[in-house]
Amino acid sequence: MSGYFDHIDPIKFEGAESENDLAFKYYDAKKKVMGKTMEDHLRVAACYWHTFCWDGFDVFGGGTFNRPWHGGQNDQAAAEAKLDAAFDFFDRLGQPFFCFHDVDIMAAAETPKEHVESLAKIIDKVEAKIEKHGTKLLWGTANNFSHPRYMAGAATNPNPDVAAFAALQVRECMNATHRLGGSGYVLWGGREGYDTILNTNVGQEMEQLGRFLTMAVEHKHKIGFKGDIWIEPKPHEPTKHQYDRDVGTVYGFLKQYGLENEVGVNIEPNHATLAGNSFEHEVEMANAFGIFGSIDFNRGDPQNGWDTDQFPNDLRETTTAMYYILKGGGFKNGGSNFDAKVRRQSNDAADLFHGHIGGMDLLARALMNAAAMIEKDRLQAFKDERYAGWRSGLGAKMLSGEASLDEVADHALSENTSPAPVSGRQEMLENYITNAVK
Ligand code: XLS
Ligand code: NI
Ligand code: NI
Repeated sequence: MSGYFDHIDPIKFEGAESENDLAFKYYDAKKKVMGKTMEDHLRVAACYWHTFCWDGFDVFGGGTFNRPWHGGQNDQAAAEAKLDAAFDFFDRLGQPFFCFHDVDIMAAAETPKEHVESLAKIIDKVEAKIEKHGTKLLWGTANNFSHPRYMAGAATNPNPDVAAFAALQVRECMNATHRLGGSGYVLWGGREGYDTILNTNVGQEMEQLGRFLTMAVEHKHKIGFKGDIWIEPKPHEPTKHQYDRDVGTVYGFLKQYGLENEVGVNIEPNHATLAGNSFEHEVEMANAFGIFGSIDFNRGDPQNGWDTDQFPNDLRETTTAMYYILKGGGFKNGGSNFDAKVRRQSNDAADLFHGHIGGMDLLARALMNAAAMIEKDRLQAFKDERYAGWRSGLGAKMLSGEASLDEVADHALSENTSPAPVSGRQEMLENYITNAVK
């Protein structure tokens, strides 16, 4: 539906002094940071679901946004109107990527046959849009959690016919992602968990999920999709317990099914905090396990206990996380998807731009801060010094597996060592971050 964004001029970089609310102050796509453009470092994506599908409803009331492409039936005409509006928005914002769920972009479908037909119909149009406008697909995913058929899970459903429907959605959506040139495929297990242990066979459900994921990986190789598959951890919501609760849990799960070299993670800050973790903890765990993939940038609310999916605005947190992202080698196939939504009262077209502009400026600042931290890497220098003992002598022997418990224990005894506690210097290190946040 062209017209909705007509009053918004393309968003330009105007610099920190600009007073234009609809301009970038820091996100300067072609600016080089550590030898690479901001655009290539950050690989920013807008998400279809919050930005174009959600109409502002909440559990207490209906939609508030009145977007012209909502309102009627969710049919092919509506899907095409939404697609026009989405690419019009992308043209004006100028971010290089977008992400979608199958059901976000297509006309509503009930049966498996309808699903396949409806998705195929819109994918032709999406392909043409990508070619014409140049906004690329970062990742695709199948929505295997909204339809009532998935109320007891998709892969983990007690009924294998439901898992088969989910498999159909994953196959079709992965094929579409491949065809559209996406660089990732995400599986967020919205209802792959349980509400009460009393009706749930936990061991069997995890086995089902492991098999399902293995089939998805096999399919990726079968069709020659060269992108990555990522699981998106989340501890709960909508179900009480989810099997993919955080990065550490996902890694254990991947190991259990021999998929740790096949599947990575898409980390979302609001999910990290719901799990009682910090965002940077999740990034660093993924780096440590070698499964870092992509980020769904957003933020939670410190007082609310749910996934508020707000646009991120905490520069300290984002700088810290960006430091660890860069230290881990940065994004390869992944990127910075804004899995974030404007508030229900932010019902103008302009609000969608304010949310994304704020997020992109924040990432740009975090990137520059993190790059400056790395240039003179005092955190790294401190850690190198702190762990120096493990690089030679006894420490190196322990790490390499050369030493037995007897040998190490006898070393302590024979040397009669009495190591002095050394300061962890937390305040000093926190000052480094405070001073790096610009
Ligand atoms: C929900 C998730 C979801 C995934 C994609 O909490 O963040 O939006 O990113 O299914
Ligand atoms: Ni997400
Ligand atoms: Ni989320």
